[in-house]
Amino acid sequence: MGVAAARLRAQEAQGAAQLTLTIPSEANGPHMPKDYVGLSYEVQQLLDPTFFSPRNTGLISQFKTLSTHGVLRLGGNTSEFEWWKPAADTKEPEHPQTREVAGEPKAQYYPVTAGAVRNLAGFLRATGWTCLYGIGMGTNTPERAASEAEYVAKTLGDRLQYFQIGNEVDLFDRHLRDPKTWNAKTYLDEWLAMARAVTEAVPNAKFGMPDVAGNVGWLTEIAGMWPSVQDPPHVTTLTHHYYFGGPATNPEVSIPNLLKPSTMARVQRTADTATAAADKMGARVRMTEGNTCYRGGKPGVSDVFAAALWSADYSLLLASNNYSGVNLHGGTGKSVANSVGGFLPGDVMLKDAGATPDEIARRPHPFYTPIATFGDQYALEPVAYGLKFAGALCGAKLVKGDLTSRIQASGVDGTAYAAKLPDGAMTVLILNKDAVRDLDLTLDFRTGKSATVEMETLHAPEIDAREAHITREPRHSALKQGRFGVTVPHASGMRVTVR
Ligand code: BDP
Repeated sequence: MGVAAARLRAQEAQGAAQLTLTIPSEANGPHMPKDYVGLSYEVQQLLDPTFFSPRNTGLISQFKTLSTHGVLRLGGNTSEFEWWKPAADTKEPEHPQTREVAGEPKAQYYPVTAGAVRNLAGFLRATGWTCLYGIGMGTNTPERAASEAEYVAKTLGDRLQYFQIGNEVDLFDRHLRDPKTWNAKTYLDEWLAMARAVTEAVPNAKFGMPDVAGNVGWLTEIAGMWPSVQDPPHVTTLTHHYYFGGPATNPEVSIPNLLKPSTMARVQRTADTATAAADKMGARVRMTEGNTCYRGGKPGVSDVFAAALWSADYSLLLASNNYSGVNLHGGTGKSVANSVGGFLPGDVMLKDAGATPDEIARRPHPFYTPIATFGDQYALEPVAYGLKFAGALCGAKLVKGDLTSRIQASGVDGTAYAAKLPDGAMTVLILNKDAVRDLDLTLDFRTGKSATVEMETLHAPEIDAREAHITREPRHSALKQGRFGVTVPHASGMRVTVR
């Protein structure tokens, strides 16, 4: 083959894929709850009672921009070192000895005060959000857990969805428990003692558990043991975490690896295991803490537009698996650094690469945070825009189907999710995660009726730009014989709604 022919062949290979997607006019899949969108913060964030406070209007406004019905989860590694301080004269309890391990938080104990919980209640009311409240397990006692839960339930009222006791309990063998005896069974025994004490103090208490880091096999084991639990506490949700990879220094944590189909295939396998366990217990699954890269994220991957494409796709894939929601982890640089041993590997990486202090300060800390803190300002980061874009389907009924496999058969790394919105309109959200190839689509909405089409796009100048935008197309187009042609450029998202 000559050079010219080879070049032509290469161009063709890089060219747009053309295909027709049929969008059914009825939805037959799971209902995506109204409060699907969530954020996760360290419990240690409560150490500054002015953060989650009705007076923190800057943060309140970012929460409301992200979602009007979101779920704030409090947990993280730091939750294991909190102690409940209901009154000014409450004495700090004796603490058990734990092992110090690199990457795990140092045993820095801190109080959670009644005032911080009262401010949290005001913050939740101001945002319209509810809360999954994390109580420590690693160094806590059933008595203290019950006393904290009682105050939290009374103070948060209907803003409290459920309690979580313990964070990433499948990793307790690293520093908080004896690796020789720690397993799903010993965990469940301990959890039951605490959850029973909480239920005695708060008779209508609900729980999410076991909040594992990655070992969803624990969900299977717990569901297997559950029928033999006498008088079980009220578990509404099985929970697990997810980080694509980490830490920042790991070369595997890259934009192409984050976005490629096999990454999502792994997410699907986890979902299969988790939802099977939840079905057995009559519960639903929630991914209560996760993000692109653990130990605080990776600059250039976690804080750029690629993370928006990832979070939109990740959220909708789990919604199609009947998850009740996702909570992306973040917060202030300090709280997350403390949760992973005192510093963020991403900072070391930037310094080693010769970044100036000013350049480093312009990055969000932690790098993956959905809402960044810059001085006294808060900013919605690209990863939050992806979640918000996907959140447009909250309250909708999803269509089960093969839209994603149709797109991937064309060789383009794209996905699509169709749904019937609460007002009856059909919508389809397409994510073209491909770095080079555009998607030329004909959407066949199977409707003979005249209808108008609305479009919304998720976009940025480059896949690694430190920005993301959601733009609603100002003009409505008309549908011709139920069909609509549209190009979804590489590295962008589009939502088309027909009403
Ligand atoms: C999880 C922890 C959380 C950390 C996060 C991270 O629960 O506290 O901030 O990982 O490593 O394992 O970034």
